[in-house]
Amino acid sequence: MPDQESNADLNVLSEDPLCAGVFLPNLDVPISPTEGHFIRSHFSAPQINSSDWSLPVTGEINNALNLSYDDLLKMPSHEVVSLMECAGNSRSTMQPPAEGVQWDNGAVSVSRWKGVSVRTVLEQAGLKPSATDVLFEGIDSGTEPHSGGKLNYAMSVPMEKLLNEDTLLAYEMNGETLPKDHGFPIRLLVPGWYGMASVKWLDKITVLDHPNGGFHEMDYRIYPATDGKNDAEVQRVTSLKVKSLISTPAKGSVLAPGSYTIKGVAWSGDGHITEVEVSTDDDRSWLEAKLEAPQGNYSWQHFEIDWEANNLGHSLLRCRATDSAGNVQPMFATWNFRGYQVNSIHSVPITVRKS
Ligand SMILES: Nc1nc2c(c(=O)[nH]1)N[C@H]1C(S)=C(S)[C@@H](COP(=O)(O)O)O[C@H]1N2
Ligand SMILES: [Mo]
Repeated sequence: MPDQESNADLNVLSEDPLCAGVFLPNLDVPISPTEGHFIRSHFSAPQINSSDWSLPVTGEINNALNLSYDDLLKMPSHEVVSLMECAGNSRSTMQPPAEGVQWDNGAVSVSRWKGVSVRTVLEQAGLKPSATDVLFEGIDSGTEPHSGGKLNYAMSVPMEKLLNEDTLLAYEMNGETLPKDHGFPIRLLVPGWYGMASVKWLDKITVLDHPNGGFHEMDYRIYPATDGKNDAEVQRVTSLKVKSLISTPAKGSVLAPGSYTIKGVAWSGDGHITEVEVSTDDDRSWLEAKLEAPQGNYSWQHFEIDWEANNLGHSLLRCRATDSAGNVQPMFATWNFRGYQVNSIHSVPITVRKS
């Protein structure tokens, strides 16, 4: 069992369940250090002994399985570098406010994940033609606001996403055993989707002939503002929206006039980033930033641009990303009741002042 990690590099929003975000200057790395990866747990993290643990696989399959931790370690492994972002990231920037953890922008990190492709396990189990979705249940349980009782964390994922070899039953993060707070012994990793689907502390897998529904699956949906009408479409939260964040300078910085480099990261679940523009004059003009080439299919891309801070007084620094599917970040994200997938343009107020 890995030691309880120290959260010294994280901004702790809640102790138990643990919710802790990244400080934005720490985004300036290719891969987040494991102890600097954000944490979002709905319930207390369970303490699991991997030798007492096994993973039953049942449902619409021909061969029921019960995989031990060692069975999984011995199966063919696969690695993927993947960004994870909580669907509630940047919720605190949405107006009017939405209920939930009031994340600033720090619920995003990148890790190198290693594990067994879910597809490998499903092939061993032998899918029946009726199989369409797979339910992943966590061992952790508790009550949620509006849950009306105790429940486990659980989420089903459609087969199409699971048959991609990059969707993993992960046991390592950055070359180390998965830490307790990130789902030891085994978690699901669904690259390209918001974090809610990457179920931690897996307890069982059930192959279904329909999406499961269930509390968390129904909660991670875009419930739009209806303005009194009830015909607005409710959609499930899945792929990451195009987004970028300025990592330096930090919000509220007081800078002496001079030359600076504005830095940040950009990502999308819908292809790679093709352009990041930066505005330092309150949306009057936008300049193209220097952009790192994509690293694999699921990571972030760093950008930077030089800036002469000559105008004394208050300024807003803004960044706007475009992805290869042509999606551009909006000035205002679409408002929704749960405050999910907020990807509005990141605006960083700073002051230029002679010292
Ligand atoms: N079992 C379980 N899995 C879970 C959660 C949870 O509370 N319990 N939280 C989900 C959410 S909302 C996110 S954003 C990611 C966060 O993963 P991390 O804590 O490793 O960053 O895990 C997901 N998987
Ligand atoms: Mo999340």
